[in-house]
Amino acid sequence: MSKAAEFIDSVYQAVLTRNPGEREFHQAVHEVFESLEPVIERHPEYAESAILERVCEPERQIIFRVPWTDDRNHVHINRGFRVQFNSALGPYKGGLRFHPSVLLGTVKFLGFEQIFKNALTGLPIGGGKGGSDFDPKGKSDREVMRFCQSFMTELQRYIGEYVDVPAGDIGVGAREIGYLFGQYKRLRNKFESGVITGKGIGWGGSRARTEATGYGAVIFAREMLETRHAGFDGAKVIVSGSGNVALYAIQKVQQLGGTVVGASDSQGAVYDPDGIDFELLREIKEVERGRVRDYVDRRGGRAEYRNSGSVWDIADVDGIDVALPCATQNELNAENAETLVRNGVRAVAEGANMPCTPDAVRRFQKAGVLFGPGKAANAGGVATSALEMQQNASRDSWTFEYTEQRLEQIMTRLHRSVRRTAEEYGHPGDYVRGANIHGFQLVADAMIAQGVI
Ligand code: NDP
Ligand code: 2IT
Repeated sequence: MSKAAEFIDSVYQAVLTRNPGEREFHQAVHEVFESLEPVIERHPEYAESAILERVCEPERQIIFRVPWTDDRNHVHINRGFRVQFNSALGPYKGGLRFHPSVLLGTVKFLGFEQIFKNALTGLPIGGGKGGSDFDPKGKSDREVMRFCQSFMTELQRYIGEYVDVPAGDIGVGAREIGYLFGQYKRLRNKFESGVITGKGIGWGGSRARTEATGYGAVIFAREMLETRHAGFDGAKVIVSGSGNVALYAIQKVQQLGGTVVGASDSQGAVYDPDGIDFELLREIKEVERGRVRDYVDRRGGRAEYRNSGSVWDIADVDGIDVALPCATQNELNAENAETLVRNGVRAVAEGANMPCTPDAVRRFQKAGVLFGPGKAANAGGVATSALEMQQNASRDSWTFEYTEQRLEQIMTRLHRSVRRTAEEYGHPGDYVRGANIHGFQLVADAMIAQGVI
């Protein structure tokens, strides 16, 4: 082992010891550290200033009780989190996740990823993440409202336009952002638009923010494919999930001439050989809060519901060109990767955060599949959140076309800079190394400039 590798391993061992049981956080740190040996060799100042140790230690971690009352007047207690990970490049920025699986380690993994993702956008945003083990599924709008109000009653102490700017993630969409913003406004007695992003268009939200993550992931995949003179026209695509990211990835693929033959939720998958009907799926998921099973019932034709196996098994039916995992972490394992490789997948872009297991990533890379890691491929969402902050700060409201054009420019530049870094470090086409190294260096240089804090 080189000296740099030994040093990185010793920092990683300390991360394991200091953060016991936080498996996903360990995984996220390990994945970034795996890329850093040549960086530490070239830049001994990063080791001298303890950048690795500091970047793994959140600047602040807030855990709080969230009491709320359901429609039958029963009292419930959930746990709220906000991890303010790194503010070297700007105010903490990152979403809130409401899902029963949320633990401190989940929020830390997401916050850690967010630091480098946000750096890669080239916009002035630091990294943070938050959430709760609250499950919005099956709750009435009023229950969700009371929960959000209670959550914000505590969170408001720690956030602000120049401090920390939350947004949505799994289980947090337009409805939740509305209730959260309303309570913040009431408690602070000021209309501070830039305190949260993903707002409604009529009250400070940005056009194209809803679409941005899914669109951005497809733009990133398009750029990767273009390096091999391929594209989405006529391509067969499978998307996992059917939430915000998945839906707008589907729409963008279709705009570029591809056919999405599969999508899913946590209960099952739909195979639709004629191509998913985007408007129908959007209506069912976004408006009615239904399931993909409802889509199959309403769509008729050749659409099939599959509630066993994985959405990725659809590749076995009639091949695949592009896979877009857009549901959740570790949802695509080595076996799924094998299925995709066997059926001819050419590119994989992570719309979700860390959806592919480390073994799956290795399988894709070994097979020469273009692989875009989440911190690069799904950065379009948070980038457009930063554009929302710009509009709020200047009290302006841009058109959809202009905002989408900015997103397009950010994603193509991001793709280029990640690719260039991979080449510079002797691994052409390795977007994992490119994203980790480039994102890390942007943050590390700012941390050094700002002193030991
Ligand atoms: P949504 O809540 O809108 O949708 C989540 C989708 O993933 C649903 O279809 C959900 O199914 C499925 N899902 C969630 N958890 C699981 C699970 N444990 N197993 C299987 N399926 C699951 O969230 P988003 O679309 O916003 O987020 C999806 C991913 O994208 C997450 O990884 C998020 O961190 C990431 N992301 C989101 C951004 C954004 O702007 N929203 C930006 C960048 C990344 P079901 O309804 O059955 O639970
Ligand atoms: O993972 C992510 O980048 C998000 N959930 C979006 C964060 C944001 O602040 O828009």
